Amino acid sequence: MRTLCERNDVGGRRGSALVAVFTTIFILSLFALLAGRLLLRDLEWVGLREARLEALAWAETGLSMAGHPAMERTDPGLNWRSPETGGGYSVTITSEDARLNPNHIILRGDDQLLRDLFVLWGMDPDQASAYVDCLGDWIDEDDLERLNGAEAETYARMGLPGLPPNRPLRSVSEMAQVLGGEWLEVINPRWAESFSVRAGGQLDLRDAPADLIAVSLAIPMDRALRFVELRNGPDGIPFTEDDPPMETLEDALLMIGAIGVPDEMLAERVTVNSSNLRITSTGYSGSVRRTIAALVAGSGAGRSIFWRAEVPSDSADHSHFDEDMLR
Ligand SMILES: [Ca+2]
Ligand SMILES: [Ca+2]
Repeated sequence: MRTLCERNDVGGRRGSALVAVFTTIFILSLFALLAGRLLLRDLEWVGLREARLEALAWAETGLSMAGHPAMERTDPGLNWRSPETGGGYSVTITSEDARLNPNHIILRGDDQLLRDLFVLWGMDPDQASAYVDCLGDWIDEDDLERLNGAEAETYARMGLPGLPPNRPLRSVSEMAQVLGGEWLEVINPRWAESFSVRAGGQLDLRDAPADLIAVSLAIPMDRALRFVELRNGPDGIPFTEDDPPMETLEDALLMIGAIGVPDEMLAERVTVNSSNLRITSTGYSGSVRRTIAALVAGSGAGRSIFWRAEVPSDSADHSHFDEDMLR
């Protein structure tokens, strides 16, 4: 017959064994939960990676379509999405010459054009003059300061040795590093969209925004806005079938009502025959999207892509679509 002590001892051992069993089950459950979560995360990651690859492939497809010499920018084939899978692409083609090339403008000595643009955006005229002088000194090869400009000595005094580089801008974003360039963001947060270091130098009136047209032709802003309205045709949408034809500079000037603009201003500043195109192709896979931008030069069978890069899809601003993206 067992004593009371022996019975208590046996009960204690059973209790300890139960605790050990429950602890083991608890630990195993934790491991199972953790492994499940890791597996789920892996599956999500694989799914996202596949969606990103698919979106990029669609963006490439859109780019190939748009790069074809026969493709018109109004072609409905430039936008396609599968209703079943959500996969597809959306492409826009614009003229690269709808932007101003700050290097060309400074090197041809047309500082007034830039001054007028910055004043139109709300910059104080004296400040605009000083900034354009600094931009000129940034680009010109010499060390002579323009009237309100800044060469090496001034930048060194400000603790910025090694500036200016004394060569043309390699990217639009460099304009903000020029003395006074911090104001660009203040007067127009989308300032960078108005410039390209790859633009040909003459503004394409078929594509350019009203503010750039107004300063390039020295006409009032309301007249430039009216022209853009006429250019878009009755449906109000650019590059659709109802847009009025604009084959020559005379067609454009007639529509603008800008008869009497000096010939030298027209020859230097504007065109309607640019073949320097920017293609922006966004590919979709469900909610994932990726965007490729490319520059295309030439027309007809001679059209070829001479530069391309992936750009952020979440922004309409591809202002860093220049040397920055090459690195
Ligand atoms: Ca210089
Ligand atoms: Ca200089």
